[in-house]
Amino acid sequence: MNTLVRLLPESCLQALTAAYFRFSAWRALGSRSHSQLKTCIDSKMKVHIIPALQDNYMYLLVDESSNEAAIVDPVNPSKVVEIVNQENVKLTTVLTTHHHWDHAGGNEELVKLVPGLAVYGGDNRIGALNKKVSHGDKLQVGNLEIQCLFTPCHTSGHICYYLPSSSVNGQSAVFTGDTLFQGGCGRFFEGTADQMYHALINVLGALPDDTRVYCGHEYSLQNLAFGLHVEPNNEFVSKRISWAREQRENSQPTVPSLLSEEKQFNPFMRVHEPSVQSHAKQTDPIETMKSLRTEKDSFKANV
Ligand code: GBP
Ligand code: ZN
Repeated sequence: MNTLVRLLPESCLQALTAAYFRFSAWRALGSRSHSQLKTCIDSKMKVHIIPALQDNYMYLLVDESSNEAAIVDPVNPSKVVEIVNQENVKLTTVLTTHHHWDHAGGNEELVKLVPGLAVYGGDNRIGALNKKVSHGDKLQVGNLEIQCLFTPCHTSGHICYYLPSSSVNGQSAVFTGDTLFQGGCGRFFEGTADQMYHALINVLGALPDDTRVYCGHEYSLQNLAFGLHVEPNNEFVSKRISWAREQRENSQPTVPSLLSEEKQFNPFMRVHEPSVQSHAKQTDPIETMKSLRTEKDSFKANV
């Protein structure tokens, strides 16, 4: 099987991978939503956490002063429109983290439902893209200022969106797509350990510790199970598992986490720690990142 996979051309492999992920999500369609809706309120911004597909999250950000709104990764456009109408806000902006269909696959339909939307993203493969961005670009949604952070690796055009505390007049926030998950990170589909190290340690890791992290999937329990396997004596991991279990039993999202918490329980943000390096049998943080990702790729979490 492995030999067969190696013999297939890259484009064919990508099509097979996409088909596999689509099939998994399709199997989950028809079942009820994976989490309940939740809203995080800061003095200038509201974030509506909206479950989609089997384990994706879409996020509706509302600028309280102007009632203008942006949606992150609107894979389910009719659900987005329903919540926009219910909240009585003016949707002007789509923030796309990456081109994978479970994030960008609703863009074309959403621009038909809401004409005139500005569609941001960092990759030409993103549907309906009309505002291509790169690292350091800034955009406005009402009075909210949003900064684009280029974090290639999961895909080569991945962008995270950051709102500094000055923008939200409270705790800063970052929308990390499939780069940083709670307790984990995205697979390295189009990049290297070196790039993920840069993304997690130098770019996202440099944001303020109290930044709220809103990631693209509800994977916390699977990720934390791997975290405990890497660091069996890390109490931050075991405590977070108990908390996340309770949340999930009540169909509550585990997002957001804080960046300070990720630094305590996410093995991929802890590649400088002796405990993590010794598990990976490495002494270099980038080699540790590489080895953790390879192990996680085939890790079966019992959750
Ligand atoms: C889990 O952990 O629960 N179901 C499993 C993992 C992001 S989605 C499924 C999985 O591999 N998910 C991807 C990932 O990066 N997971 C991190 C991890 O396993 O640690 N996707 O939908 C995925 O990016 C996709 C779409 C992939 C199109 C390839 C294409 Br082409
Ligand atoms: Zn993805």
